[in-house]
Amino acid sequence: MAGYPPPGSGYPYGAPPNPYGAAPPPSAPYGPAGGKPPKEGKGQGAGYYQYQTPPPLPTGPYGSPFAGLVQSAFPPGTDPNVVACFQAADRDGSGFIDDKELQQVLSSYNQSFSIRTVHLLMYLFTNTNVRKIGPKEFTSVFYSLQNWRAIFERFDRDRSSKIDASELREALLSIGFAVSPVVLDLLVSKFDKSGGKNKAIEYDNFIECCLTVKGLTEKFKEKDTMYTGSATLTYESFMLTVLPFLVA
Ligand SMILES: [Ca+2]
Repeated sequence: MAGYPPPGSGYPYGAPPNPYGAAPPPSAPYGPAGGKPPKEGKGQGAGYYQYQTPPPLPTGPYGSPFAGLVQSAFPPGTDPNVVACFQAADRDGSGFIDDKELQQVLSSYNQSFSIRTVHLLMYLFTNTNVRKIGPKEFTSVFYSLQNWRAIFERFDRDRSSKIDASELREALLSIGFAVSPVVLDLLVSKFDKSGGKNKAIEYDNFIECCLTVKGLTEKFKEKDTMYTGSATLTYESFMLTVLPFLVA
């Protein structure tokens, strides 16, 4: 991930000037503009895309959303604190931690964690929507969060316990993502819990924000094999990429 995009190479994944082109034609069959969810089966038959058949269930590289989790074990040499933390979190002793259990343990170790952030973490560490993790995934989540915590503290330069736009820009750059000012503003306004009043992002939302940028960029990179900053992907692939982040 480091070095992608190369520092100082401009803004391959964002703003200027309309890299993703004009808005879709007003009658595009993606459903009404204005943020309302499109209704199924309302494709108009015009435009450049048309469903011939009902959309298939997600399969293939995205995995089945209901795939079972294989029982995992702690990696060799796992810190006993992590094991103890897992066991304390696994209240029903099932060997798995569900979303509520994870939320509780994360909230006690750090700060408040929204269930949305928890769901996104679980999605990224299992690549499924099962919303259960075993010892192996828990260990990864644990260390990953330690990492995010360190990044948060390092870039919260004014010690406000929030990350503002310029702090976020530097934090994202440090992990290899150069987003444009427009994207940066959008991220801050979307992840600001105060609805835009603070113009800054709190800890759990910062993690969610970074996971979203990282996750989406990595998915995009899979399609952008030449690392040019643009890619061709199908409607189906686009939807399957974006939806898990929208409704984690
Ligand atoms: Ca700050």
